[in-house]
Parts: sequence; structure tokens; C-alpha cells
Amino acid sequence: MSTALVETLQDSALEPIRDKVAAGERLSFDDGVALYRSHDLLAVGHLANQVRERWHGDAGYFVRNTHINHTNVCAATCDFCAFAAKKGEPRAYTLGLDDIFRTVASLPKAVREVHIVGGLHPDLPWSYFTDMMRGIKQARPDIHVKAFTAVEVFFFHKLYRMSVDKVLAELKEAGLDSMPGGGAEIFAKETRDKIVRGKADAAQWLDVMRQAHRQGIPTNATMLYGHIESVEDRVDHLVRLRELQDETGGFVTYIPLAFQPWEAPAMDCPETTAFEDLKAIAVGRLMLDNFPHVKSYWIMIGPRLAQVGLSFGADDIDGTVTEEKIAHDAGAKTPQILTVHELVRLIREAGRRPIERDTVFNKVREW
Ligand code: V47
Repeated sequence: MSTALVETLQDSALEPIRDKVAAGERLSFDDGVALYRSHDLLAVGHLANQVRERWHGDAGYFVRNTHINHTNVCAATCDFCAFAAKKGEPRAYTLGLDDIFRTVASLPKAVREVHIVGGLHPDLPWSYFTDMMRGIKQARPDIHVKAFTAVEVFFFHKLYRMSVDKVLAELKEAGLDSMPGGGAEIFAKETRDKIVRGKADAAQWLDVMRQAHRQGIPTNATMLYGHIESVEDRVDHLVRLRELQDETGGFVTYIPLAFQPWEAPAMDCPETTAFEDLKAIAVGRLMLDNFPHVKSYWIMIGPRLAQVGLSFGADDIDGTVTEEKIAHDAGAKTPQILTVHELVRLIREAGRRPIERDTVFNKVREW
């Protein structure tokens, strides 16, 4: 796509950014703030789209995956989270390993990824997690296991008194292939401390990821936005992710997570707007110049806007998902599942080439 469309910008603060993007130069913290503050959404999106097309041309990726949330029992208290329950509450549940293995064994052959995230359960034995990995691989040796956020890994390190390195090595040996990007929330200490209690802080989250990458475990990264964070907090978050990626190269995909406010236990915020959601994708694409992929996550922003995200910097739309609980417990109005045909249609009608991928973006099939 040409730069001509942004030769005359409504927002003159974007001019130096446009020139840097054209030259492939790294954007600064202040550039990130200017992008977030700009109301010229089309220009911001156009710049992000240029970068997206430089990386991926007209490809639009998706994966056939399923989510398993093995427990909602959680020792942490996060004001935004409606999924977590305390032990003894009627809502609290923990899946038996046999249930998990049965679910995995019953998945259609074409499902390539299982995404596993749970609460910080204080009483499960360590063997629950290593046996989980082994049993899943036994049930489906070919399935990619993307499991446990950096927050969970940090919790295992504390609870089972093992180094983070050992936790990761044992999980990897048992079958873990990669890690999801959850639990990052917002790194800025003052803001994080207001909404999160009892789990890894920013430095600990980043250090778990550093060690995962050193062990050759690829991971994703997220940012939770649309609550009490400032624009500066968002840019700070992106810059810290970019710095770690410079060091390790282990992040695969950045996923901005729009706050789902409806059932959130202790936060009184309105839902995010389409402007904010598209900017989260676009600014992520522009700032994270060393991240290969940016996701437009339909579970959080809805399939319709996720489709538009494919022209605002995102190259991936996630997948079939099935049985998502974290956003839906928080009252998400989006569907629980999309079929492959729906995903393909969304991508194709956005003018992209639908490519089914595996978790680490090996091409499975072009649709
Ligand atoms: O860690 C919790 C967030 C995350 C709410 O890596 C909320 O491929 C919005 O990380 N509103 C879990 N967000 C989801 C996640 C994820 C999803 C899809 C793909 C990948 C990946 C990762 O959801 C949690 C937390 O940050 N969360 N409550 C809420 N009310």
C-alpha cells in the first residue's frame, strides 16, 4: 500500500512518525503516546497496515484450537477478573485429569492447538501439571500444548519451591510446547498495584518469559487495556515487551486484551470503544517492531471488529477457540466458538488470504 494516503495528515503530530515508519525506524516512547492520543484513526491504522503488510503481505492467519481452563480456584485477587473463585465457593471447580484427557482425545483431528490457562490453585500437587502435559500428549501426540501463563509459572516456582528454570524444564520435558501471553495485564507498578494482588509483578512476569525463551519455549504477550491505565502506562508496557524481545527474540504474537467490564468484580469502567480497540492493535503493531505477529482477538472485541483489525495492523484473528471462560465469565457478548468457515469468510472479506496455521505460524493450509 502506498504512503500517499498519509501525505496530508489531519494530525501534524503524526508527521515525524509517518517518516520513521516509511524509513523502517524504531518509534520512541513519545511517538507511542502521540499515536495513542491521535484522533486520526485512519492515519494511525494506515501506518500500522504498512508495517503489517511489510511483514506478512496479504496473509490473514487463524488456527484451529480449543481452550481448557483446568481450574478457576485462584489465590490472587484481580479486580478485573470474574473467572477466579476462592476455594469453597459454589462456583469453584477443578477438572480431573481424566476429564481433560477425554476432552483432548475427543477433539477432531484437525484441531492443532490446546490453550490451557487456570487460576493459581494453592493445593494441587505438582504432578497434576506434569501428568496433565504427559496425558495430553499420550491422547494426541501431534497436538501443540500452549499452556500456563508466566503468572502461573511464577506461582508454581513459589508453591513447589523450585526455580523458575526447573519448573519450565520439567513442564517442557513433560510436553509443554509454548506459553500463552496472559497475566501481563499492565506493567506500570502504580496502576498494576491498584488492580492486582497476590501474583507476579512486571519484573517477575518478564523474567519468567526471559527464562522460557532461553529454554527455547516460544511465548506470546498480552496487555489488558481499557480500565484505569493511562496512555503512558500502555506505551511503557509496549516498550518493556520490545526490550525483552530485543534480548531474546522469543515472543511470537502480541495480543491486546480489551477489558470486559460487565461482571468484573471490583471495577466500574465502561466497555472499550471501537476506536480504542483498533488503536490498541495499530499502536501495538507500530511500537512492537520486533514482534512477528499481532492478534485481533475476536473473543474480546467481537468477530466484526476483529475483522477490521486485519486492516489496522493485525495479521492473525486467533481461532475456533471453543469454550472460552475468562472473557465470558466477565460478561463478554461475543460468541463462544467460530467455525473455520466463519473465520475464512471474515478474513477473505477483509481482502486477506486466509491461511490456517499452527501455534508457531507454520502454514497448515491456504483456504
Ligand atoms: O491473563 C482476565 C485477561 C487473560 C479479564 O497467548 C481479562 O495466545 C479482559 O491471555 N477482561 C487470559 N481480559 C487470556 C489470554 C489469552 C487469550 C487468547 C490468546 C492468548 C495467547 C492469551 O485474560 C488473563 C487476563 O490478562 N483477563 N479478566 C477481563 N475481565
